[in-house]
Amino acid sequence: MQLYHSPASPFVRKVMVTLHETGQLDEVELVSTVGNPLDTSKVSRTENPLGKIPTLLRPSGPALFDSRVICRFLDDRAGAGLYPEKRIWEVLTLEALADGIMEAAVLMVYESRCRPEEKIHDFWVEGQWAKIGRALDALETRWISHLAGPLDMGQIACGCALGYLDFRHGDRDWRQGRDSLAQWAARFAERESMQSTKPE
Ligand SMILES: N[C@@H](CCC(=O)N[C@@H](CS)C(=O)NCC(=O)O)C(=O)O
Repeated sequence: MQLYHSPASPFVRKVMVTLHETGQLDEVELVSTVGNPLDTSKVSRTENPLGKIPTLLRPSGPALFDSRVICRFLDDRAGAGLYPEKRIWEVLTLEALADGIMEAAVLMVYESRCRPEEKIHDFWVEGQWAKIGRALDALETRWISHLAGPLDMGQIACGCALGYLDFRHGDRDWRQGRDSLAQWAARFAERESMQSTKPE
């Protein structure tokens, strides 16, 4: 299999951590690229018309995207149990919450990277950050016991989302007033799968 990859993308990181955690790292060749909404030509548009990463090419069968589909496919392929049937709706909702943090955080980056300075919309950027703040508060107050449980895809997505906040928005101090989540993130970041996929 081949994976369109960038070490900076939190969505790609979800896939990489899943590959580590499910013992499939050696089965995927990484194709280095960048996710750029202004130039999606770096990803084969025949394989993924959206031109986004991650995109996974398989020897047989159509390409897979987005990260939620790829991670579920890899989990199924390895029989790894990252989507336990008994907690499936919780796991999927937690993954969606973490993906929402990533989406908002990536949009904030695009706003400053893809627009001329005079067109950057600060109110919109702060709207994205407010969305992230509410999601972090939900993780701190409603999801912390789930995060402390056995490894699942929701946790992996959260670890990658929080890692991306440190990587791109470290100056905003997301840990402030969220001690339990900060402690969980520190512990989770020690995993080999997280250590070897730090964004750069
Ligand atoms: N929902 C998608 C989001 C993927 C995504 O937005 N990736 C970014 C890189 S972090 C990208 O490819 N951006 C290029 C674009 O928006 O065209 C997923 O979970 O895979």
